[in-house]
Amino acid sequence: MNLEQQLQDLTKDMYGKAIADCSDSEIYYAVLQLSKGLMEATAPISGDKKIYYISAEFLIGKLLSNNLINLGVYEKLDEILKANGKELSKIEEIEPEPSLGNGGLGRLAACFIDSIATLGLPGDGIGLNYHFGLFKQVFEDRKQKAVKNDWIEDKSWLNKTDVTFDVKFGDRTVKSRLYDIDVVGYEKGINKLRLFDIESLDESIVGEGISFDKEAIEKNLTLFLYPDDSDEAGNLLRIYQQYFMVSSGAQLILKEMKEKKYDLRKMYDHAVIQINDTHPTMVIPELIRILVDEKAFTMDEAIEVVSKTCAYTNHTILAEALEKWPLSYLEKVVPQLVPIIKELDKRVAEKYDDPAVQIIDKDGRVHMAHIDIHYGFSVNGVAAIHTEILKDSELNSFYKIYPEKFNNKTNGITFRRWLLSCNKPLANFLTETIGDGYKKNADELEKLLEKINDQGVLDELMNIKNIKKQELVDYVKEAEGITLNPDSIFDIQVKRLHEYKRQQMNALYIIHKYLEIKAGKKPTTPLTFIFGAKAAPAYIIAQDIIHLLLCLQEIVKNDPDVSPYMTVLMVENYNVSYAEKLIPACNVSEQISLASKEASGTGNMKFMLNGAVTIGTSDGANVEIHELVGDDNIYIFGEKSEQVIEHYAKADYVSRSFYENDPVIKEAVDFIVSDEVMKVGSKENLERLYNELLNKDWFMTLLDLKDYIATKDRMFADYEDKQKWKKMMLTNIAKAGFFSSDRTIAEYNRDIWKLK
Ligand code: 26V
Repeated sequence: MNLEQQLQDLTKDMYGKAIADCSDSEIYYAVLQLSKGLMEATAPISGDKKIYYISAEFLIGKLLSNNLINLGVYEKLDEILKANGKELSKIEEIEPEPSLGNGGLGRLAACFIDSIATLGLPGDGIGLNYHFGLFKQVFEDRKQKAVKNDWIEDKSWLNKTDVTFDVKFGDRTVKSRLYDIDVVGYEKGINKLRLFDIESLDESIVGEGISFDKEAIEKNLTLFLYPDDSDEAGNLLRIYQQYFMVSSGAQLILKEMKEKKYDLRKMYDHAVIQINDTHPTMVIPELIRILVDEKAFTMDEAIEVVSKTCAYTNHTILAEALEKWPLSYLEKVVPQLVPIIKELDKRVAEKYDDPAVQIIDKDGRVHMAHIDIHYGFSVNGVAAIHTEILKDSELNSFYKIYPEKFNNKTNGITFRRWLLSCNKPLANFLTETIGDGYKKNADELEKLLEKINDQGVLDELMNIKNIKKQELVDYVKEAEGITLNPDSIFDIQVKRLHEYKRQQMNALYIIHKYLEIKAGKKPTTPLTFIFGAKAAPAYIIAQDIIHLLLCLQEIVKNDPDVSPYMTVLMVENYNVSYAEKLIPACNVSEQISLASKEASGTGNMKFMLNGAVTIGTSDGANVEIHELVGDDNIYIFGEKSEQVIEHYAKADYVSRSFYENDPVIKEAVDFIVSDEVMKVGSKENLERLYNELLNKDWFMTLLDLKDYIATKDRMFADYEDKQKWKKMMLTNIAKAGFFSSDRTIAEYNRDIWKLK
């Protein structure tokens, strides 16, 4: 039956109406139903060996557009709806966005399951079905407030299954239930995202904001992603969540092994478990426990089989982000794992003296990453420089023991979402210009380089950028009530709020520009600075930085001397859907983390692919972007990672001396606590941030500020040379093919998973 007929039948069935008479919302649910039917009719991807990508986060975003593209029916459906007076892009807006991730790590997992299916590899994601996900951000009094994001509806992409498991904790046993979301590869078969939920959850226990009783485990377990871990109850809840995920996941994997009659002693021939950061680490002792207690393995045998099945990806070198659970917490929540963990620790201690590689440290804390490295067969970083830093410093003691386990897998992004779906004019133009081979083989984007002197192509790239800027302007007007100037330079920094990502450095540049404009030095082209970022609720300085940005937004808006030349906008509740609108509209991509601290970054890749030019430090994947596009097509500034690491080692960075010795820096920092800002802001927040910058500045903002200002000024000046800018845009798009997550996944498969 043809697609139009199917949709007509659905709207008749569901609402007793023809397509043309339905509301956008009714059409959305009908198209959802239609897509689910198409996916059900698509063959599952199968094979003798399967990858299980286990992760506490899958930041999947809205699924409609992507699924339609991957099913190969987007254009057809677009036409059908148009013929009935409907706009598919409006209908996509109806879908609530799940917020099952914090940021990069979760979004990466979502890109990966898309690419795994697209490459036709059998592989499922395993995670948790958080009902309210990560919090939704609202601004009140220029401060972030967290509220719940209620995303699950009666009709959704989630399919309830009849698979349930018992999960035993030290003090209770609960039931998990499996929900599936189909993951359709680009013109390929179907894998699944398997999300576990607790049967006894009680949404009604959520009170003001995102507050709830952290000890009511049966009722709260899958309410939120990473609840506040600033106190003991929050930390215990995280351990409950993690074990709930891995125990359910391990039972599911063993169930599938049994159904296929695979020999458990050869588990590694049929399954690879990729552990996404340390959150799922307990899957290692849990599997060992099951094999020994229930499957008659000896401890030696169980350890060997599990070690050959599990591989670990590290996503950060920030010490505070590397999980270390007190043994006493594990004793309370998962006492059954403690003897296994102690055994794993004992075996390490017998072999190695180095305190840096022990699993349980002298304070009785269990280093989760150390379990992964000793008892997994692969350890990978997520960008070349990140893996080198792991090998040379952070994990050097391990690298000396297991050099063969270490490997790099530079991150990637799925081009289906970050080009075909979010920037259709660009995708269509690329197809016209270089053919559509790039959709399956991203390296073909390089063909665009042949057009570097083709004026028509250069002009059209800029034209498409301007179309996407205008679309953003319209959206922002509606969503935030703010008017942006489409003829200004759109300079965008969107990512989680963290001091190492240095949104505060961007804020200091804005202050510097503001003061320059006040003094009569006006930019040739007006400037629009856009931010989007959520801050962890317990991360005080991050809240202060958001407050400063919102104060600057207000001051600039209300200053008639400055507002014609400059706008500051911090968008509310930055999420995947907002990213899909911001990224195609960007001219200047801000990637300004302190060198050595951003493991990879993936926003940097999305911006590049959409024709933005990067200003960035030599950090994470910026280094690889730089190598690909060359010095002339990127703006690199700041201290290199070697120097930064040395500053930490010698403890010789003193922010106050930068402040005292440079009037430009001093003027910008002082402005934070000036009367002008105090008038619109809160003294407590602003003074705390000011003091932090002056007395601590752990992520060395002032170290790079001068170079940042000079580089950004040079970049804005270059924007005036439109021809030069267009060529930079073209080069960035042409060189982005390397950052397709299809390439990343092909490498995971070649080096780690070896599926076929
Ligand atoms: C976690 C935490 C948790 C506790 C408090 C502070 C803190 C700070 C950072 C993190 C990061 C969690 C891991 C993560 O999201 N890493 C990101 O992974 C991306 C995908 O590999 C990568 O592109 C980003 O550079 C990296 O930050």
